[in-house]
Amino acid sequence: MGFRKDFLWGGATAANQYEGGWNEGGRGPANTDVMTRGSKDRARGVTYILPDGSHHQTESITVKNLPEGARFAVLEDGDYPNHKAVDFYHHYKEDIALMGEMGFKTYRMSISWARIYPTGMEETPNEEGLGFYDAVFDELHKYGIEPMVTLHHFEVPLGLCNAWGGWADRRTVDCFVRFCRTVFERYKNKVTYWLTFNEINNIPIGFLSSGISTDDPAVIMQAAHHQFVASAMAVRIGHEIDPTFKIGCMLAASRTSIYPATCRPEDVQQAWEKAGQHYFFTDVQCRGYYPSYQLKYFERKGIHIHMEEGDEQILRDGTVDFIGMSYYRTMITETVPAEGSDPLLLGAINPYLKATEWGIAIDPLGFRITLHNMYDRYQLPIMIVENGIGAADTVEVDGRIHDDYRIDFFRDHIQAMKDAVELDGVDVMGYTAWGPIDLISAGTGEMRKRYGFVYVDMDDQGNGTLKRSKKDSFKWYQKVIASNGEDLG
Ligand code: P53
Repeated sequence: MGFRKDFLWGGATAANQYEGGWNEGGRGPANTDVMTRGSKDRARGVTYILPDGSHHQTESITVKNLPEGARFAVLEDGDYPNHKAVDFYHHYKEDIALMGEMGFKTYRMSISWARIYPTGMEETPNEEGLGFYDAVFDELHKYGIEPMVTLHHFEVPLGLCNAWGGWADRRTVDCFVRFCRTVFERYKNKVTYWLTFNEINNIPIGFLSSGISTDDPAVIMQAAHHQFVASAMAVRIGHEIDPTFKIGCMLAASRTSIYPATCRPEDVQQAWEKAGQHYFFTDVQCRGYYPSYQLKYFERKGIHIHMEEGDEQILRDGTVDFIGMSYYRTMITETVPAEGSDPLLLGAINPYLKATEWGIAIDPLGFRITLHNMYDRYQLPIMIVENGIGAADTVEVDGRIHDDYRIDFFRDHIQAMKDAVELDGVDVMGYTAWGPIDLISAGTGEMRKRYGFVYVDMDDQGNGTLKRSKKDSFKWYQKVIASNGEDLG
């Protein structure tokens, strides 16, 4: 009973939200470096310039149909939260020591592509960038922490976004594969666990996820095909370089966890169909081919995926070893048409669930259901690579942070995961809490929405000492790990 003996407890971050040092060590700019600090609705805008030199900013990170000739650019006086983030680049020893103290078995992190290939198009990698991750991996191993590396966490070198519209263009596949080969070769003695594309099914977000600046579904689905091919090639090449590598996919599983609003069969069918639009991604990555329902969907929508000769074989040969997934919430079928809705928006409200200040439904039982469905569908080990609650924390006069709400959230979700293991027989490999040390939000660019066990002194304007302090949840998670998930008290 209980979790595996070798259960991988830990935490997860993404370079662009955590690392900072955006222009240090030879790193090039990335899509995430042109996202400005808060704009309308607290969502970030993106800066671009027109051929006449005028500067513009979109109202959200979902860039839609950029004007002809526009180029993304970092403005000198612009304010971009990801540039410094919380500066892991200069705090990695301190942060890894805190992870060690919590007892982490693994740390999921991403390698910044633009740190290794500054424009994405170079023939040879940036040695200083490679050296940085050597230092990080060495530091992790001192504490017995196994790195788990995401190859693509919402970060595309800006050079590729401006030249080709990022993943919309097939040539990006070759650049990415070159990057993968470089890091596989370099770190094969330091890293065993890899994830290809973070939340691959969030590709409709567009610019944030893949450097795409259109909302044309045909372009987005073609870009998804490019990521499928790139992922499958990475899996094959990774296994050739080191057969002991474990390479997984990563799905935003919240988007498959859709409840019908009522028991009307129409609602049920719609919920199923909507979930399918997200399962589709793992179907390709786990089974190695496009599922029939999605081919029919493309046909109905007039979407034609251009496949090069050999692509089908590449997909078949590059299926993943395990499933990585993020889980934050469940959703319910929107009864109101989604017309014009932002993919980041949250849909209808479930009256049976409480929600966070940011409107995210809290649903631990939904977590168990999601795990069960996912395991039944693919029969592959599951690694939960993100779960957590974004909340505003208060620092007391004595400096302490009493985040009982966070402890409650984790207790209920870890219990639900345990139920999935003990009652449903789901094979769960591990669990990494999102943002164990506070970092910049992907969706809104805020600092106020915090996920960590460790507080970082920085506000929404980027002011603060960056000092790290332990919240009450720190000790709690430490106990959970020490007892392998038995002591949730
Ligand atoms: P934040 C929404 C928007 C963008 C990325 O989200 C997202 C989501 C939620 O699924 O996915 C993941 O920071 C993502 C992380 C992100 C985390 O959710 O908007 O993989 O990069 O930080 C939490 O609160």
